[in-house]
Amino acid sequence: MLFPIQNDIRNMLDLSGIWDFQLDADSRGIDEGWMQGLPDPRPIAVPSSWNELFQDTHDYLGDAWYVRSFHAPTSWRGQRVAVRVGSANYLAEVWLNGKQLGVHEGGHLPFEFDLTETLRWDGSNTLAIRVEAKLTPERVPPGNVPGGLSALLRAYPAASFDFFPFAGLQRPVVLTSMPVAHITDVTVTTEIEASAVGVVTVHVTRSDDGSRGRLVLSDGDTRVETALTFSGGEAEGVLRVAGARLWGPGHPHLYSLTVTLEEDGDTVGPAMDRYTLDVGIRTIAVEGHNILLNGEPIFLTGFGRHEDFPVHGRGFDLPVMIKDHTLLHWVGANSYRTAHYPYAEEQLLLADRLGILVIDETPAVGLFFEGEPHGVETRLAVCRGQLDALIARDKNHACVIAWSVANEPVPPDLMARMAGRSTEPVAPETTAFFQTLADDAHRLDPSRPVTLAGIMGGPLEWLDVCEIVMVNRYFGWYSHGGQLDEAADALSQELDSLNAALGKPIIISEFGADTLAGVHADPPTLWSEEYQVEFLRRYLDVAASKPFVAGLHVWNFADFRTGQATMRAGSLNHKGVFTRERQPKMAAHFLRSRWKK
Ligand code: BDP
Repeated sequence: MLFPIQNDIRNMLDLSGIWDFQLDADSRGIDEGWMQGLPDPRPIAVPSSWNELFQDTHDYLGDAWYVRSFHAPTSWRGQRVAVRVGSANYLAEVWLNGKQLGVHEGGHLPFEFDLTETLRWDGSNTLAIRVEAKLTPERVPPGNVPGGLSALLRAYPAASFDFFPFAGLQRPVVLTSMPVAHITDVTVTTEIEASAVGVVTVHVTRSDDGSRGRLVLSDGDTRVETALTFSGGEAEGVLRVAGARLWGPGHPHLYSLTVTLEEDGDTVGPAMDRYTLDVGIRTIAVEGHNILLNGEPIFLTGFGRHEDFPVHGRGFDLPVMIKDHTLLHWVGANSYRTAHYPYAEEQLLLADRLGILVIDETPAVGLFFEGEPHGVETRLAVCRGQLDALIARDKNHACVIAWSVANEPVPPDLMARMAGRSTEPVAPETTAFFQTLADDAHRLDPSRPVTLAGIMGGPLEWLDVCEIVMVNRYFGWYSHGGQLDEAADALSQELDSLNAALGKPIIISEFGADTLAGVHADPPTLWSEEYQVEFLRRYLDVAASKPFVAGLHVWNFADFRTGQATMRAGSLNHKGVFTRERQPKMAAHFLRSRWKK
């Protein structure tokens, strides 16, 4: 699904603003016709998560209704009009003027419904979206899992993941218009030939059976174009850029690619539809222990992040995005992982522009394999759908260097493994689960490597389905607390054995210590700023001694909201090197001293 744009042919109307809102704890809304208007609404901001906005919604995850009215611009008449929702966590049902348009499952990827037939042109339209975010074992990510992470953390709400299950319309809701005959998709891949020729291959699909189109790639200095000839709604064009300026951290050069559909005829006819996007010419590959960007090994420095900020929760926030990217540069980070769900598309557009590398993760966090086999099958189907939608959304971003298909899936015997009592191979059907996801990613996008983040260094079989190994490790925090030298030894040994077993590039994709900003201790003890610095120093030093370690992502960029639990002071995970308000802890200055060389 193409990101909505405004140009001379396409239009968009952002419906962000104040909407009517009402909780529906007893699910009465449908029977009582709330899609036509709410009986007792209160105002709410769209986009935002509802949880931190009102006292009575903090832990509420049941049905809630959003309703607003709008006028469609009459100049859009005769066009294809759709409503696009950037993120509705978790399940959304949409009505226009009382007519149900459809249902969407999954909290962090966009969806759209065609309004062309339903729209009223002679008056006001009523758009209603019912959202609910109940935590159930078969959803992705899951919740209320018997014996899951929530039981371990005893967290409330009982998510099987360590971040708050923020609910609501969290990204913009946008009306779009485009011609009935329009571009439906654009897929760009780039290669580099010897003597700096950038080869940009563009695959375009369209909704009609027209045959003519054009590609233009330019950056102000260079302009390359080629005609497209469609057959069966598809066409492919190749643009060769001599002396191409390559994309990468420190030199995020972007070209602008415009795809135009032209009317058929003997002469070049008027444009029927047009779509423009940024293109970075770069390659990404894995060779031996290295991740190669444009053929050169690259070492990742950066963080796992979250979309999280006071008051609006996971709500779309451009100033915070700019702030975060500014701080990434300040601290010397060249990359981040979208832990643990797809982020807003605007974040990726920024990363393209600023030269930040992104490991793009699906919402598959906290997966587990106990219980009914059909439960596992249901989760696999949801994971596959979300991976498909993620790749469809993000495939054209230069910044995206890998797909992460899961974070810390939990093997059935995790407790025994944690206690060192089990080194048994995992059941083959569980490995098949991740092999299916890796195969899907490779089929949908052969141009990028696939990765997943293992839990406590394993299981090996799951890590082995990917080209890049990600290891989340907390020696010195959840184990070896206060004993950082022993923690460093344990880390070193584990990395060596992972390398011996897998022989792939390893990213330490999470490591960190909860730290209360302003708490100091000498000698460094748990929760103090000094301890966080010493903890990170050990990991950086161990990694520097292992040539197979291809990157370090500290957990976390900033403190973030999570469920209430005895291990989570103030309902926050305090492993941020910045506070939730984005002020630096000592660790941020330490990382800067190491990364900004
Ligand atoms: C890892 C998870 C991450 C948690 C982190 C922690 O991947 O989501 O927030 O641990 O405990 O297990 O801080």
